[in-house]
Amino acid sequence: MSTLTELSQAVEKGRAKLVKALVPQALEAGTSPKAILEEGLLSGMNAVGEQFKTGVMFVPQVLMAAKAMNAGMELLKPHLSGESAGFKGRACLGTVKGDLHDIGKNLVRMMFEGQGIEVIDLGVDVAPEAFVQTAIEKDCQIIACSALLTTSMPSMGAVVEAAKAAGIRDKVKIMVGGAPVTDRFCTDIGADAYTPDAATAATVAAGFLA
Ligand code: B12
Repeated sequence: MSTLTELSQAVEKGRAKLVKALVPQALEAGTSPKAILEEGLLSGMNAVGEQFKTGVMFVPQVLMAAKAMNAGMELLKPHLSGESAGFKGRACLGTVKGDLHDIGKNLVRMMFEGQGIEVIDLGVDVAPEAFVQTAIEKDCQIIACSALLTTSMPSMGAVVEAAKAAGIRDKVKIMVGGAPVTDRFCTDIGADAYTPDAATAATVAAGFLA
């Protein structure tokens, strides 16, 4: 079995220790960090998603898998973000209200930091007003919102409205993402950008700050 397949299965089974051993092993063997992320860690998480959907896996197992995935991401972080670029600007980032998923958000943070974007990570279950208040207080040029639940997506629209109400809509770019989010949804709520993955999100964000 290849190391990436083994890694994918280790994430799926929630075996954080094994993940921590396999990531450096794959790096040493010359596997690219991108392949380790996509074909190892994310592939395992996708398998978890499928089994969660069909009722084969339950929340505790998914949490174990998420822990294993996060452990792998921590080790991959210095390799993924590469040489840290010079300071380009500041973003506040969070998972929107009612939503506790943070794996995608954490990936976005890593990629932003690699592009020289300072990130104020507000965590999960973040109220629309908290995004806007932070953007004002910390002088953020970007607000980035993540959502994994169709029920929490409307909160992204509320962030746009809160920015308007606070009079900062023309001063910040609002980016949205997460598995259920689409380009169409981004346009409908009046946000500035949607991207399907974290690497593209960082490129687009850097473009906004250029
Ligand atoms: C892991 C997981 C959990 C874990 C979360 C652990 C954690 N620390 O995050 C736990 C067990 C806690 C959990 C709980 C629940 N979950 Co859940 N979960 C998942 C699962 C399996 C994987 C999500 C994930 O991390 N994917 C990997 C990451 C990397 O992908 P991503 O977040 O999409 O991020 C990428 C891009 O979208 C993008 N991106 C992300 N954010 C942003 C932001 C910006 C600005 C940009 C530009 C881009 C961007 O970049 C990332 C990488 O390239 C998904 C299934 C799936 N296939 O998505 C279900 C899923 C999201 N969960 C689901 C559900 C229903 C729940 C629960 C309601 C279950 C329950 N009955 O309790 C609860 C809700 C809790 C809550 N209030 O949030 C459903 C949602 C259905 C829906 N349509 O709304 C899913 C789709 C499973 C399913 N098929 O039924 N879950």
